[in-house]
Amino acid sequence: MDEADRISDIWGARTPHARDESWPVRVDMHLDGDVGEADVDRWVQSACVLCSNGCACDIAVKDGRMVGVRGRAQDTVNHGRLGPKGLYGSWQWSRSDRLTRPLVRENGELVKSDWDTAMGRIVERSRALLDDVGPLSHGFYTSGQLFLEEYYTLAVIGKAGIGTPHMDGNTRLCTATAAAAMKESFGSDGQPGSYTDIESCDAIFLFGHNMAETQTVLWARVLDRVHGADPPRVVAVDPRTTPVAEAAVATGGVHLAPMPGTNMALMNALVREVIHRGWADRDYVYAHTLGFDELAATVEPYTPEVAAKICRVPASDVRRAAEIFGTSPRVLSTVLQGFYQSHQATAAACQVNNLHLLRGMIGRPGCGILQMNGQPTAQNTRECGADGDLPGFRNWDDAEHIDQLARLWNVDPLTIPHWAPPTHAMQLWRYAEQGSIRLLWISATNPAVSMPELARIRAILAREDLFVVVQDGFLTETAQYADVVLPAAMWGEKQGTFTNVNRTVHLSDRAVDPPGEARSDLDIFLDYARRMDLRDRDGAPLIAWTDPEGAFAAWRECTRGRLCDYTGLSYEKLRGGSGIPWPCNDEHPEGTDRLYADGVFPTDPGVCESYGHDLLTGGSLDERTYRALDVRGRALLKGSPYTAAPEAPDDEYPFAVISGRTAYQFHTRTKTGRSRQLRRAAPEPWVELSVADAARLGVAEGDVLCVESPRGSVQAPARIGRGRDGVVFVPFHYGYWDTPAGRAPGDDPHAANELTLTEWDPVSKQPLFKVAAARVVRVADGTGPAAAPTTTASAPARPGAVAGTVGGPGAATQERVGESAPPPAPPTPEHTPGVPRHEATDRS
Ligand SMILES: Nc1nc2c(c(=O)[nH]1)N[C@H]1C(S)=C(S)[C@@H](COP(=O)(O)OP(=O)(O)OC[C@H]3O[C@@H](n4cnc5c(=O)[nH]c(N)nc54)[C@H](O)[C@@H]3O)O[C@H]1N2
Ligand SMILES: Nc1nc2c(c(=O)[nH]1)N[C@H]1C(S)=C(S)[C@@H](COP(=O)(O)OP(=O)(O)OC[C@H]3O[C@@H](n4cnc5c(=O)[nH]c(N)nc54)[C@H](O)[C@@H]3O)O[C@H]1N2
Ligand code: SF4
Ligand SMILES: [Mo]
Repeated sequence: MDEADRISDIWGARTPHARDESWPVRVDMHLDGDVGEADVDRWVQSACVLCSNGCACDIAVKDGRMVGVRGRAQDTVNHGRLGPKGLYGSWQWSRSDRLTRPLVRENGELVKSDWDTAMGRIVERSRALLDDVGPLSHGFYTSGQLFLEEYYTLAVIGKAGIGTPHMDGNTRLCTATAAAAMKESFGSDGQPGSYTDIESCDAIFLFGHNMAETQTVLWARVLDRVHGADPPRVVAVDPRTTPVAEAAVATGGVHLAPMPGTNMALMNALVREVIHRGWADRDYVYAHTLGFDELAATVEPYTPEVAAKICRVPASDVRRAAEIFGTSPRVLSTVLQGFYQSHQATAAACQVNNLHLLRGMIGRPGCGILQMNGQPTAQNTRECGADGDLPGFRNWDDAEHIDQLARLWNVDPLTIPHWAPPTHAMQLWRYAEQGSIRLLWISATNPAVSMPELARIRAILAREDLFVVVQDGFLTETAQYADVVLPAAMWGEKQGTFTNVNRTVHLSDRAVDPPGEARSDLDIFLDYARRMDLRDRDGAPLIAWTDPEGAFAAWRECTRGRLCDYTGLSYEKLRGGSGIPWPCNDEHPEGTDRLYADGVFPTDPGVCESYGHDLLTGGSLDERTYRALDVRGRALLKGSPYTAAPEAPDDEYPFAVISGRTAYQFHTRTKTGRSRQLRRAAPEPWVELSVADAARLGVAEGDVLCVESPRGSVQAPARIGRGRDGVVFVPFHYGYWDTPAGRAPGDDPHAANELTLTEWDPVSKQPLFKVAAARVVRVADGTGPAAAPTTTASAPARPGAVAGTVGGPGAATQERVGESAPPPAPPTPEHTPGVPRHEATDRS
């Protein structure tokens, strides 16, 4: 057993191995203070909810409190490992300043109340609005951080009970583009690839994805290949020098650092090179795809030189990256926010799908596509239809799909809103701004920090005519605007399931009691349904279940025969061993490691989740046009020309400003900000700029800078970092909950979203957090270096210029290499369950 400081050593000890060998087990454990492993009363099965990786863990319980975590050796996702957030951030918040009672607004102030009063106020307002205005007065803005059972219950309440199309998640800000890109290319959401592809790939491409900081355990898995025999080459597409970019250089791959907002030009050039150099698999393309000629014509103008000029990268690097993709036998790709939070998000993400389809690299070991998720349960928001989707990946525009849901829920099909696409979050907030949504129920998200253009969001939340319900474990920046605040039980305090990036479903059991009167989100939603007396067409209660397991059983029925088939899963089956990837049914009782082995995709009308869109304009295809394509289970190769971003640097605002994450904080820090080790590692915001830009502006490390966009400004110390010239980076984690008392929100701004703009991708409707222009002004001398982490992408350009980020004795973590191995991944079926079979398309 070794001890490690997992603040300074983010990825832990290496366990290198060769290609096609399984990833060794290493069990990581961190316990509070002087609690020893033998002192723990109980270990309770769960999985970490501080990112989409979904690392399985057991929660240590002592005297009725959470006191630490230990990775689960037997789980196929993490083989025992946990990262810094999982180790230190997953549980420490539970003892701090939680909401313990409902709050209601009295004479302008939030005051402590009780459940009857708080729910009574919501129900009274809800009924009055339904009577006076109708269902369109109700908006639900939820999360990627609740549990599957909670989303499904909320979806049924909203769609079959209230009948409003205005329901979406913060998943719109997060992985709407992942879903959209998979719908456009493959006909449905559903991750084609698997984590096991890391073990067998020859190259790994990370498109706008700083995996080293944002899925640290998955990156440890990559590092163990990189440090083993026959390592894969890494290609990083990111304007910053992230640890991923460093690995690209170290493995003989390429670091492409495009100017923010230019991904599409680069992708078109990569696709063009693969076609021009004869690296496309003509047979695969012919048999399993549609749209090759149009795609080839669309990318034709994008020579490496053209892309190089737009992206400001060397043309030789574009060629080299294309060559690695075109000549490696097995390529794994991952895509995340550097692509998804940009103006041609879906179009760019689809080009990654296209590269794989062109090379016939899908459904085989080592050839995965991971259109990543970010939040731990975002997959469930999408599949349960608590966002702008329908449950079970059903198509809102397919009358038979609506009928299926109406039969399942025993309601009139007309109750279920389907005359137009479900409302996306950006539009939902717009309706609240315009006054048509008058009740906004916000659960498990903190939009007063995480939405773009915060001054506008604050103004909407503060509207007199908007009744705001906030359901959270803490009194967040958003909660301070609420009319009613509902105290929620959180992870470890309630039971439920959730699904990670590679479709693996985990059960999380209740380890401890929630604080005070806090209730699970499921209980809150069920209580609302009961008090509203929501009924089906026979007068029976609309929601028949009363607990998580009952909700799970109902959900299982909803997925029968669909791609996300859960019918083979149960709480019992998920207990004791590893998480299990869907589809899981009678035919595939152990689940499915990867999809689409036979090259048949869920694109047929009647099966598909969407009839698709024009990637450039977002215009949607109707059923007739789609049927005329005669897709017959083939994937769609869709393209788009590159267009310039809606906001680009100019004389007045000469910098591109981007925002994102550090390894040590999660989002608006309600959990990680309450962890001693993590808070110390990244205590304050900073502004990262390049050496040349700093010199030009006369800025020294730690000087206070003001970054100003047309919408607002942020002040923070300077980190002279390793990014490219002309680009500044601001972490988006820091809101204002810990600003000095007496200050109004926005007075001392340091939230990155003071700067961002209200614009979104035309297909996925995901906002453009990575596209904005700003000027940078030095406002004061610093008092020392910025407190930005030195272990990650924010490392100073001059090594040694700043004291290193360390955790100290309180961060001691045990690592045990080589405990019992997890079960092998379930086999990849010849044919993907839930996708109709097709004879191989032969047009020769
Ligand atoms: N530590 C930590 N981990 C997390 C989270 C967290 O808050 N903290 N959140 C989780 C969630 S919800 C998500 S969505 C994921 C996000 O995970 P990531 O997408 O990896 O994280 P980001 O830092 O938002 O953005 C990734 C990279 O995009 C780059 N980028 C910016 N603009 C562009 C561009 O125009 N083109 C390209 N190619 N790249 C660009 C940035 O330089 C940045 O390094 O992380 C998950 N994991
Ligand atoms: N500028 C900029 N903005 C961004 C991004 C960016 O890269 N740049 N990234 C975007 C992305 S990808 C994301 S995912 C969002 C994240 O943005 P948010 O979702 O707003 O951020 P969180 O801090 O995770 O908020 C989740 C809230 O849910 C609460 N919570 C946790 N568990 C539970 C539970 O079980 N029940 C209830 N009721 N509450 C719970 C937490 O206390 C917290 O207040 O931010 C987006 N905003
Ligand atoms: S990689 Fe993600 S899921 Fe795993 S321990 Fe870290 S934060 Fe948790
Ligand atoms: Mo996210």
